[in-house]
Amino acid sequence: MNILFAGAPDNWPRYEASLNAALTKAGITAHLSDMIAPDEVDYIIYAPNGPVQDFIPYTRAKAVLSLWAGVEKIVGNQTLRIPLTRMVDDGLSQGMKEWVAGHVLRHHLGMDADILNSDGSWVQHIPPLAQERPVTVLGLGALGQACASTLADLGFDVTGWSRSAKTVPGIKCLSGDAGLRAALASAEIIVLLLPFTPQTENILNAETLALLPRGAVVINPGRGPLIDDDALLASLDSGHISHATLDVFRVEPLPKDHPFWAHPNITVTPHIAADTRPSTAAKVIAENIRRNEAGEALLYLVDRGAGY
Ligand code: NDP
Ligand code: OXD
Repeated sequence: MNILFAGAPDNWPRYEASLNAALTKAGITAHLSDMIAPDEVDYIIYAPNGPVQDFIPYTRAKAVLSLWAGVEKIVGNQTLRIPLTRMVDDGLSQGMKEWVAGHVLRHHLGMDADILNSDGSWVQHIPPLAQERPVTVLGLGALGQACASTLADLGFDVTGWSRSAKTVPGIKCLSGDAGLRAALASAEIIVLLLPFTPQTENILNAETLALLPRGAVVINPGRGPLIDDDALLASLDSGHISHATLDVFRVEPLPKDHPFWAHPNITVTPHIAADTRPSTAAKVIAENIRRNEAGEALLYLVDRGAGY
């Protein structure tokens, strides 16, 4: 069996040993390489910043296994006619839980006031307790649920919103249009963990931003196009939104002249909220190949109609 690594070329040295170890552990004998003739490839390990975007020459490939959780750059690819799986793994979830908890706590505790205070002024800002802070997570999938539960474990009053109705212990779960309005109306801090699809584009726009309480904080580790950039800037400038912490953007890297960089109430992080870790992701890839070879259902299959 031949497995092509078609992730970002500079990631090949990071992944090679972990993938070989995980394949061996899963009982799979395979030739794994970043260079295999297309018509000899059985599985394609894919990333959007990798070399393969035309799948037609991969005539015997059985599945494309994405190293990324977000699949908006491949889901509409008309040359792809075999199953596509996305990445769900412990490393990605743990990283996202840490990034989200860190940035929510920064705003909840008002840490900036103390970190930036160097003039000796003794002003005591007593934050509310977490249970008095309503936080909403848009998206209750692998990452949204993990983050919502982490925030609930910290004591926050957490509401989650998703396409289908859900039950998650400790989370007030909402769905549908009415659910979105309610989820926004209470959110002093809102975390976006939706995929980018035609239905979620600009989900935070002038109208929906206005539904958030005055002073709300927006935290976006999902995807840039979930937010209408101009509407966000206008809400920040009017003071309706007090701060936005953004990890993802319509154009990445975020262009140097983009107004987000210089805005005093925007924090930019460079798409680092959660990285796929070779040691954990390799096990997911190997397990999916094992399953497919054994005739079992693939895990984390992308619903190409839904777009995620
Ligand atoms: P999942 O597919 O597991 O979850 C997506 C969630 O969004 C589901 O709850 C889904 O609802 C909900 N959803 C999708 N469309 C809609 C809609 N139209 N209305 C309401 N809810 C909707 O994805 P993950 O949790 O694994 O990842 C989420 C996103 O996080 C990724 O798509 C990616 O963009 C981003 N990401 C960012 C990273 C970073 O470093 N910044 C790292 C990894 C991922 P339902 O449950 O009903 O299907
Ligand atoms: C992903 C990401 O989708 O890194 O995995 O954003």
